[in-house]
Amino acid sequence: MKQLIAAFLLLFLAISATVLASPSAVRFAHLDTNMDGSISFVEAKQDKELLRQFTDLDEDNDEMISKAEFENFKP
Ligand SMILES: [Ca+2]
Ligand SMILES: [Ca+2]
Repeated sequence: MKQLIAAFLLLFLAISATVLASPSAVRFAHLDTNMDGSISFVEAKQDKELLRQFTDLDEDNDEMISKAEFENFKP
């Protein structure tokens, strides 16, 4: 029974870690309106600060902010 409770607790922790995620992951998902996994220039227009930093964040210059590139976003 103790093992079951421990397993449940671990599962619960894993789920809450995913749900709470980092605020940046939530923000990214919110900005990625077409959900293609990256933020285009048009999508970035929803956030003034992101738009301002767009070229700095776009390290590979593909005119899209990938999830990895978004990690560097400091609002
Ligand atoms: Ca997108
Ligand atoms: Ca990019």
